Amino acid sequence: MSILDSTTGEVLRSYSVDELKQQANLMRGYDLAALCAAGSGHAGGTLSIMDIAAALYLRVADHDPKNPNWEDRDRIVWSTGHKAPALYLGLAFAGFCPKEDVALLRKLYSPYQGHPHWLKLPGVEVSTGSLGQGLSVAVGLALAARLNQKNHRVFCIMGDGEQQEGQIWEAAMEAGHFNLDNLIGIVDRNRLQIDGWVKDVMNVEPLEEKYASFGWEVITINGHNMRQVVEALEKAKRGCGKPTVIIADTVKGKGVSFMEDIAGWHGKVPNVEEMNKGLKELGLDGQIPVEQLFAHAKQYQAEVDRKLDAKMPKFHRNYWWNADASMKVQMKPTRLGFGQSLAANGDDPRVVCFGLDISGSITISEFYAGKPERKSRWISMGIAEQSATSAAAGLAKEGKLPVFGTYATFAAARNLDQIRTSICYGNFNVLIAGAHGGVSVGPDGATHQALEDLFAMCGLPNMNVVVPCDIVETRKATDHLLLKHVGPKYIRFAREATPIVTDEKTPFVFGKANVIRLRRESPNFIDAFETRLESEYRDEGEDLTIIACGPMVPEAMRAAWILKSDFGYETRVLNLHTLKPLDREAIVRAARDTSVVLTAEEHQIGALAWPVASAITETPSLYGIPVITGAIGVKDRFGDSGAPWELIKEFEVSAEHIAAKAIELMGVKKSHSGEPVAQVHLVGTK
Ligand SMILES: Cc1ncc(C[n+]2csc(CCOP(=O)(O)OP(=O)(O)O)c2C)c(N)n1
Repeated sequence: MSILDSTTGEVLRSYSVDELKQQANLMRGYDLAALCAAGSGHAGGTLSIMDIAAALYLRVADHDPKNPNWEDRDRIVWSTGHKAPALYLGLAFAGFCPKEDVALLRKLYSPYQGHPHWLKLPGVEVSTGSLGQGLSVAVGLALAARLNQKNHRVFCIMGDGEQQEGQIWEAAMEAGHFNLDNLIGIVDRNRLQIDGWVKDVMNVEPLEEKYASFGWEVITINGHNMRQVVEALEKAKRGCGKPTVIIADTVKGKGVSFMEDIAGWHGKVPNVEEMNKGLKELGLDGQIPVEQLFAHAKQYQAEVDRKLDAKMPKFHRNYWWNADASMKVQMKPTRLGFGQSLAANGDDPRVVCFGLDISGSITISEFYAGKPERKSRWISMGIAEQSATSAAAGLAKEGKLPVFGTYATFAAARNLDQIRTSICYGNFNVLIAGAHGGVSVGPDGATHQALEDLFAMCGLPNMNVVVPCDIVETRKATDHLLLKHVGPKYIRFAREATPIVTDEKTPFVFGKANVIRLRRESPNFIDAFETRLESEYRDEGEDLTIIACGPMVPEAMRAAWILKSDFGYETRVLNLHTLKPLDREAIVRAARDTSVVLTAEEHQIGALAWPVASAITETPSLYGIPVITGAIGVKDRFGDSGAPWELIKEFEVSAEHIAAKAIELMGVKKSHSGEPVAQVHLVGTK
């Protein structure tokens, strides 16, 4: 069976092994084109899983493209969410969605998110992206099938690096314990993960013996031999009284010679030239409608651009970054500052850095880059955030200075209880780096955009939290936290290149805010502002205050420019880089001096806004003094795929949105004092 009409049971299409080989090859071609059109994504793993995807979606799984929610369908869970394009191609080739739509991969508002989201695309069973969770969801689906006395099967696709997550083994134990013979695990054993070979990063072998010892039936196959793939899947589907795992030996980047077995192609996509070369090697020259796919992507993008432009507040000039001949900024990712600090300070023998299989991207690998003598203090823990967190506490207990980091969602949320109990409760000296904070992470989408991490980190007793505003401040903050601050500490930084607005001379004192004031327009944005420690600053009678942290500080500065240039308002920008401990005096002084306080955070509203609000409302000297407050940030929604700066606009965390909100607050202030109220000009600048 396979693709069928759920109302009649009629099989609509069944593929022979030879036809499946052909379809898998075509799917690889579409994959290269979709990844090239997206400009980001995962080439290596999508190519290694494609034969299995073709066999599952086109022959083995029972499903109905016209009725994606048919209750008797087989369920396919992609625990390995970064291989989403292979899932989308499986659906497209089975007829769930148009093939050319995969060209919309990773674009804003697209159903084809960087990681799959079941609420956006019919046929996607489960939203994934945080590794190691899918098998547990599959256990739940299999248990539900049993409770409902249904005969359908649940397939769960995983990676071999992913086997390092402890949760996989909890789920494996459950499946064995409950004899879930309606559950079929598939491991794409391509032997590579991000940081290198799985055996070197954190060995997971022998996988066969491990699953067998948990009570699973084990089948090992060549994952590129279509006959073996089909036979294994069909055998597993028949069931044998216990769960079955198919361990498929595959090649990462399969089919494209220059991608095969190369770790660097994990999270990389081909450019046009490489795509063409790949298509030729696959024997698909002229067989993929590349021009049509690219045109489809371009047309879709034009509509996205139009929608985004419509929602941007407009002013007399275009104040966007580097749009003007003056006020030019240089941009670099804040994450580089973290790596610079580890490189500079890593000779301290107490410093020990943990690798969590994302080391280059978050720059923690700078600790040992070109310094082989530090390698003994570099400990690769694999994709195992929870255990690594508690292990860091163990090292700290013995006097080491452990540092670990990964994307902030996995560094501060997945392991929250371990941070709470192992690190904070014991008050251990561990530095945690939450990389890729905010929506500006971009096309990877919601699962990879940390928007709640600061709530958790600021809510933990003993924890200290710093959110630096640019690459330079990130380096200074890391220097301080690593060697000077003793105790649990969390630093949050971003992925995208953001404006550099501080330099070596700019003060950075942990726990103390800086005041930033616009003095004049200048050829360089950074020179237009003066920055002082807030405790050394005297009130200049500004109209309002904007309090920001992280890369929202440059946005707040740009808002100050808009407010001065378009409306004549003077703004006190407070860079509140340390969220915990909070500089309450700076906040209270700003509230008293300006009586308008607007916060700006690239986070769900509240990590910055609520502590600021509480500092104001709980200060007796402000009782009875009217303070008008507002908050810019993400409004209780998950992120989305899209280009970083598109998301800044879509989630309304740009300088333009800050300025528009400031005008609104200034309207309230003026109405209290009887002055005429300014409006945001909707005069359309380009
Ligand atoms: C919980 C979690 N930690 C880290 C990541 C980042 N990440 C994405 S893919 C990947 C490597 C996966 O390796 P593997 O399972 O072997 O997949 P493959 O090599 O087949 O692509 C990592 C660490 C993640 N998505 N989720």
